[in-house]
Amino acid sequence: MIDLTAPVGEAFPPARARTPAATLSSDAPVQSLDGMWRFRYSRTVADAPDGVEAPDYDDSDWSEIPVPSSWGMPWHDRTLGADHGAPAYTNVQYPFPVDPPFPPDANPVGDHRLRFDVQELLPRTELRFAGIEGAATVWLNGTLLGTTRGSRLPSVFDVSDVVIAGANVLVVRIAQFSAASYLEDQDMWWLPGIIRRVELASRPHGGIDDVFVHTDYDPATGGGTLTVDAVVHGGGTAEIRLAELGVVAPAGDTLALDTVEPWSAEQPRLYELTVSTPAETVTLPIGFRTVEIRDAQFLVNGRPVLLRGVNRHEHHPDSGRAVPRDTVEQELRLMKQHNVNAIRTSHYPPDPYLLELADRLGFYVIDECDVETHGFGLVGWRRNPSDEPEWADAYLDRARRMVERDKNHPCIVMWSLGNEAGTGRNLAAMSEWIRGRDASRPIHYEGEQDCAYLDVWSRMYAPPSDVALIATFDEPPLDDPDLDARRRAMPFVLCEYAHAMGNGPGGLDEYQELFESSPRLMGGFIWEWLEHGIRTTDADGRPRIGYGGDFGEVVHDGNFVIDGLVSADREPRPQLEDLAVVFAPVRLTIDPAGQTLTVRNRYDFTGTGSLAFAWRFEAADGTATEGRIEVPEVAARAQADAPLPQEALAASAGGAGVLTVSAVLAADADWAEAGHEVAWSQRSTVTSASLDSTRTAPAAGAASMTGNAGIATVEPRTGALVALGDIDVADWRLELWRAPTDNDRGRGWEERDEPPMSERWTAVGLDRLVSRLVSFDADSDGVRAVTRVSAAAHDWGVLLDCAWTGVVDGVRLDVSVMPDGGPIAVPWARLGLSFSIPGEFGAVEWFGRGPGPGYPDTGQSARLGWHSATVDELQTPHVRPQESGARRDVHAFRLSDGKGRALRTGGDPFALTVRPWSTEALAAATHREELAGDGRTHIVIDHLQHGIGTASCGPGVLSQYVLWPGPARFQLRFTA
Ligand code: IPT
Repeated sequence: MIDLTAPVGEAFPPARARTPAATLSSDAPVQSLDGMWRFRYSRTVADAPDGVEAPDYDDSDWSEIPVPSSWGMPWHDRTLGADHGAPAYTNVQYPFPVDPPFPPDANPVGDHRLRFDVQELLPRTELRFAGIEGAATVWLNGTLLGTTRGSRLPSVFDVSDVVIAGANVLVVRIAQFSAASYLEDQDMWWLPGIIRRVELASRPHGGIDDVFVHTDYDPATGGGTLTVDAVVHGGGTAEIRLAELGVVAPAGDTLALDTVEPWSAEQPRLYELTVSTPAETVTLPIGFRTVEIRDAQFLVNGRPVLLRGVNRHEHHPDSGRAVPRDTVEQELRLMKQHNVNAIRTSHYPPDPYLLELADRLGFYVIDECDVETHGFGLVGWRRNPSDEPEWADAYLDRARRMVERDKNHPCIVMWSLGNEAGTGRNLAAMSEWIRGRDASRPIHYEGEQDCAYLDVWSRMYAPPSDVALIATFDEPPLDDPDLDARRRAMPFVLCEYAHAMGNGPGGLDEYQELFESSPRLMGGFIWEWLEHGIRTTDADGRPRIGYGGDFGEVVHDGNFVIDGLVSADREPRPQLEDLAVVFAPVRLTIDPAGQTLTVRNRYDFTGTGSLAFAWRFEAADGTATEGRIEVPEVAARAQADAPLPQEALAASAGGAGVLTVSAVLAADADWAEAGHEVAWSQRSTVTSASLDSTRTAPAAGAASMTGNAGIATVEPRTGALVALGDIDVADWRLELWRAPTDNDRGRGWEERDEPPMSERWTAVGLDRLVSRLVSFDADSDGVRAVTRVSAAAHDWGVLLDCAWTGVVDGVRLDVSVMPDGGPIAVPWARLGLSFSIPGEFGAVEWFGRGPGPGYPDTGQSARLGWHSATVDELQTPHVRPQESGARRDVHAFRLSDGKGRALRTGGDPFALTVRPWSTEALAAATHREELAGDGRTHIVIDHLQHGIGTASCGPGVLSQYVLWPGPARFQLRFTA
């Protein structure tokens, strides 16, 4: 077996190694070797068979595997009926002893074999692997070609003297772990395999082995420059051609072009460049743009741009790290549709296809190197490879392979050295090498806060209060005055913030307001785009989406891998819809009098000419009228007012209702169709009274000692509501708890000395409240029940005073809540009333915010109006069940059984949660698929709620959204 303690790959002989070069699209023949390969999984290196490299080795009893894919995915076991091992998830911790450079003996091996035919032998042939996760040893026709390291980087071998016309046999043995695994400790599944395309490429004599395109754009003159360096095999020169601009010139010349259209994420203008020699022509899309740092600002084409970014990993619920091209296209379109303009390729160079698309659709990309040694942090950073000389080559090798592969993409605006690798001279050396090779892009890395060898200052999960200091250059100084001065001249980026795990993140607006307040702030990248769920089955064979710990891992980090704006199937989570509103590049506001629309253009380069504006008025009864608004073009970063049209004013004057204005695409774009909404805003004149069909006049003789008030029946011995008309009601109680969200289970970064909120809640018993009847009175006005709600072993409590008054169509409930007894220094999760009614009541209509959910610090995408949904549709299908799905600002709702019976509720606006299971069942479930309806419809009406925050990784709930215990009063009305 080949030595697995080497951190860099090797070619045998060294001359077989191909110098790292750009991925180029060429007219020279290429043969894809993707498809079904023979495959054998061995649990350990010791179990792996001998002799597999021999062309005549008998692999007839092996299974098969699609290439590219990750071999441990349950999809393979299910579909191919073979045991190929299992995925394993860890965040920071290594899944093997920290014993560098040794991999563990329990080191799975995947043997891959492919027989393929070569029609015609061409003079020079390369075998290219775009990505092999793990440490591979490669043989062609029995000849050892070499080994690979660097899982998300290309490995290329010259096979001219080994490939034969006719049948060839390619063998790739991958050991999951090697020394290189110490450099690949990203927070994600450990998933070895041939994860990207494999091809055989002919390299003509006199062909083009590499191209480096240098462009820039001068906003002052509108001109640009172009220099194309070409490496021609065997020497000689190449010719470049840019037909659109009439350019034909020898490569190597610097050309000044008087007029070019610049490339930006907003207007991704590409030109087609060809580079030719008599033997070969390569074609590349190129863009003219300049990235620079000046006056502590990050400038593209001379202007400070705001990055509205996401961190993107490569993951697919069936094929693992290999993501099909149509999925990548789908996700980038989704990003554009949700106003995302930047991608950090966390935490490794992506499949090159992503960069092609990002050039075309328009994204600013931070290309990040495949380096993370986070697990050394758990052992005090002792022997961290980032600072150990024996790892220097490996670091440089990775930097070089990334830059050479990706250097021609206009979308890449920064190079990132990696993630969470501590600090040290090997990182500094990477930076120096990159600077020498490509001075046109700044260098990013978050792990080195002195920024000694970096160009921008980057942090992750900094709370808004820290960002506010940085915005105004008021950050605490570094000890070294020189370094401090250097850093103070840098722009600032949040390479990760707002942890989109489960229900949340809360508090996006507060970050965005800061980003827009200071040109020093470059914006940031949400953590993260995608949940890494895996389609699998439970112990009983039932389908489910799995996470860490579901695959028998010895150590794992649970559902921390499920933290995205979209599910693993790329289904948007509510937080993506919210983000679209927070990131909207155009802000609309209607003045308080409802006469004027203000358009604030937040694009950095683009006027509003590509947008159309519209209005819609929805009256309190649900009827609507709509029309267009004429808005003169508003320049980039400018603002203007436009009067609302007479029809809109007339409609709004007709009675209570909601006026919505919106900006939509006027024409089809590459990423959305005409009519796609980019921004909206509302003005409402609806009050609960304007919706209330229940009159408040007392109904004569409505109450009695049996506890009837109007349609309400209250149990005299407990004070609990037990019926509304003929609808039976159960589980009536005061609710102060919620099924903990992932953020509730996190320890906020500013509250590190406190246990997580979910634990503080259970410590004071919010999850197990009991009730004692204090008093029950009934007279001709109604029924009044006072109960004291508290928890075993505690002396704190709450007096709940419910006064029920019969009214003509139903019953009015006046609620008063008063803390009683020993204080608790723990926020409440909510202040609400909950109850259940029969499960047939499954259709909900409401006036309030929707269609999506919202909490005090989320739900930016939920708009006021009438909405309807089934109870099932109201559930957010989080992989790990948790509190979710509340609709905010509800003024009235109706729950009907489809057979003419309905419960109607109104009153002071509240948050409404309706679900087919109880809060306890929700809290107890570990996977979505465990939840099943219990035959009841469970309703929680919240007068107040605690915020969501982003404490699963980052700051907790911001102070303005914390629900501290206190007295409250509110009113509800029920009609049945
Ligand atoms: C940060 C990591 O960079 C990222 O990979 C991911 O783990 C994220 O956190 C949380 O999901 S590192 C952490 C110490 C903040």
